[in-house]
Amino acid sequence: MPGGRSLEVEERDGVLSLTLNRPDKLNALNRELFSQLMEALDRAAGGARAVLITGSGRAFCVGQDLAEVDPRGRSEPPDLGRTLTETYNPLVRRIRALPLPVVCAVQGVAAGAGANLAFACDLVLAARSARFLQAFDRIGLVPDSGGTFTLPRTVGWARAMGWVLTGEALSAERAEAWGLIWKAVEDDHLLGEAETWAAQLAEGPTRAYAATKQAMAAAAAQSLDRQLDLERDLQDALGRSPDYAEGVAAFMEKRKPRFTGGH
Ligand code: LHQ
Repeated sequence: MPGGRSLEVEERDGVLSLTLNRPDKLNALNRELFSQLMEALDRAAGGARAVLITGSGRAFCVGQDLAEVDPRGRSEPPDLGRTLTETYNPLVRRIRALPLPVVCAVQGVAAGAGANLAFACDLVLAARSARFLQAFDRIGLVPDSGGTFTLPRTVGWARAMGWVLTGEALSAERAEAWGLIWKAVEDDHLLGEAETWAAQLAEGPTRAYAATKQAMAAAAAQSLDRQLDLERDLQDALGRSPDYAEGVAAFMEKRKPRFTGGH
């Protein structure tokens, strides 16, 4: 597995755990961290059945490493469009398209693209003391990493605009109340609870989770009619899967299912 200084990678019992590991820079995203993240996620679909993303130290992630895109002392301004094309956009697409559930455990600050990266994950837990900041306005930028897509759809126009325009910090409890995260948990329980969920998902019907992600993502862009057709097609395929056979058998036999995620 890829490893290294900026990203800790560990795979155990079907869970691929990725820990952003630049605590002295509050896990700011630089090129090295991006390439390690992409490489790890590319390999995830090969064997893991769930992914857990967290950060080390006192922050989850503060978004872009601004030292890498500092306009001072350059003859040309930094090419932020290229940065998005080569790093953030592929990362968000990769997480959303990954046919595995992605759990995210947020501790401390999640700022800028760090916050929106968390919101791109499938099951987001945050420590009660965590806080979310959009932060883009502070440096004259637009919310990226899918923020302008996710926020108005998730929390509504008024809250989305209020949040990004005021630059207010959002507590974990408020993020939960707004539906941005699944759950705020006691600080001491964050990692343990996230690991428990990831382990449970890794034992679940992996193909059904992949289809669920696909259907949920498609719903943002299509009519009920087309969505009903998609659900039919996905259900048709899943009805032929070993996990469906096992799930129904386990129900009938009043026992716990043993899902394999197989085809
Ligand atoms: C940092 C950073 C950081 C580098 C703290 N970079 N070092 C996409 C494409 C291209 C370009 C631009 O952006 C994007 C998307 C984005 O993500 S834009 C948003 C970028 N993020 C921010 O603007 C947040 C900047 N950080 C902060 O405002 C503060 O650090 C917060 C409020 C998050 C935390 O404040 P404190 O708890 O007071 O910590 P600190 O500021 O003292 O930071 C600790 C260290 O981390 C410090 O380093 P140093 O060597 O001085 O101890 C900071 O420089 C470093 N750091 N954020 N984004």
